[in-house]
Amino acid sequence: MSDLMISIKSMLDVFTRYASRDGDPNSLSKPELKELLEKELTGFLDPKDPSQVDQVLKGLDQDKSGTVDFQEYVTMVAVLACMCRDFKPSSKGAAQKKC
Ligand SMILES: [Ca+2]
Repeated sequence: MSDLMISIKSMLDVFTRYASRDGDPNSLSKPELKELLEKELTGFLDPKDPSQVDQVLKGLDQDKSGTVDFQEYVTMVAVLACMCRDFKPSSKGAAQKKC
């Protein structure tokens, strides 16, 4: 399997693992989203600011369902990938072009 296919499978597996913990297995509830952020994106949340999960959920929840569906999750992953790319120095030491 190619590196990209492994990455896509991993992205799918992570969503399924956390979305299947309670209720609808096709979306992340707030507690599921919180757990995913805490365990898969260590350091992303500030433990001193419990409102961050609400802010992330509000930002991702495009259809105002109160949960994060797969499309909304993919948007988060894509944004994070762009952020990682932006912070990666180029061979000349300057930040790479933003997406
Ligand atoms: Ca939603």
